[in-house]
Amino acid sequence: MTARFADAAAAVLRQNDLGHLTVASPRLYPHQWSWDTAFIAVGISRLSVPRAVAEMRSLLAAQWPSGMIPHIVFDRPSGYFPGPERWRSEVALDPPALRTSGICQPPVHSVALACILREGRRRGGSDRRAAEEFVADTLPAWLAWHRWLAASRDPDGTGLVEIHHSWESGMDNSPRWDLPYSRISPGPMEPFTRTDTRHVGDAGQRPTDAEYRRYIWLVDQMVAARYDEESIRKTIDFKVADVFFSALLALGAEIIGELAEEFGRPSDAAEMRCVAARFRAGVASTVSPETGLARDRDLRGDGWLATATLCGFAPLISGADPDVMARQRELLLGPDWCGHEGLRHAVPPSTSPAAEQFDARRYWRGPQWPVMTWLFSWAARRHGDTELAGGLREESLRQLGDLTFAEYYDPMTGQALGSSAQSWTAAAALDWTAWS
Ligand code: 9WN
Repeated sequence: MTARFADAAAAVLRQNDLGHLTVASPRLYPHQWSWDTAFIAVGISRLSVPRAVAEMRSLLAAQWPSGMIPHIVFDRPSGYFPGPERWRSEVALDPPALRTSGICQPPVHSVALACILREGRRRGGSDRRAAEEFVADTLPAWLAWHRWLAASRDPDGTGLVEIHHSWESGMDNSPRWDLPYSRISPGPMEPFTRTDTRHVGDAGQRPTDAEYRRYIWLVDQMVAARYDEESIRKTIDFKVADVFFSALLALGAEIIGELAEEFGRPSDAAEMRCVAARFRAGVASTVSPETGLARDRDLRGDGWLATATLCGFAPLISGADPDVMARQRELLLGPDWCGHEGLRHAVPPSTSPAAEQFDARRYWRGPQWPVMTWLFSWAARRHGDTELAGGLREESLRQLGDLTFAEYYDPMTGQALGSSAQSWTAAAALDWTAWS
């Protein structure tokens, strides 16, 4: 790629940088998001290792005493809804260290740790020291985060992570969640006004009002339970085992285990290896023999949620037996996914174009998300599939050639959708340009 392309991606990250943290996007998401931060830090590490370290440390400053890392850190007043007044984290933390939401997002943070460490070592000198000190200092906090997930979100040891809001999956309105949401009838609630649709020209690219009502209903239910995990598990209307989140926990724990081993913590390393193995097995247990895709599980209705979405490829993230990996790879590149004849770019759409629920423009219901492509390419490289990794990278870089660094793209037309100047898109682009 050209220097101009890398410069344009770097400019987005600089423009969204508040000095100590980077907002997810300038207008639509003017705060720090948990999983965005990890991807953003990967990109920033290509510009400055100390700045990437600061990004991750600023997120950690908001960690709850339980170990949970909240999904949003509200750093300044803004029009984002739901803001801290609706989340009311003070019902659980008195006083809260920082104003935050009360739910979490997938644990991709160790991917950032690995990338920052690698880049620090590649550069050497003070960058190397900064990266190594950062990992050594913060390992206990990352361990606490992974332990909290394994204990609080899988108390029965199933190897699958339970989530209580689709915002926790990071794929808010994915058709994965249609069935559980269809059963929720919000009761009387304090009125609210959405602000997200003000920042996206076409409301058809965002979740519907009916979905938002349910999203806020669940927030109110969690506030009523004072964010007590036990109470939430009993009372919350949305309770599903999220296979993609579980795959990321398997990957995350595996990386934390490797770091723990390297940084002189052998018993923590052994514990994390067990967590990784448990969730890898959990993910494998969901794979449908018929379709070859992994599935979520509805814990309120007790059934599989099998819509053909990106989560079906969870084993490509967590790792699995060679035959499962081979079938998944073939499916990913096949006619229902990257090989679909209507696609402008051969990268995975969030929902299969062959699925009835596919909607090319609506958020997680069809569009391609470059950051997800980055994640699959990074995982493929880690699992030794450099061909898959390279192919995804090449296609995605072509898609990003419009230099808008959009949040998501219409798979059929290639049109940029959602927010432009989305930090994690720019970060993915910047990291890819530096791959050798
Ligand atoms: C709610 C910030 C976040 C991402 C999520 C994405 C979207 C928020 C929203 O934006 O969610 O958390 O307001 O729609 O779905 O994955 O982390 O980029």
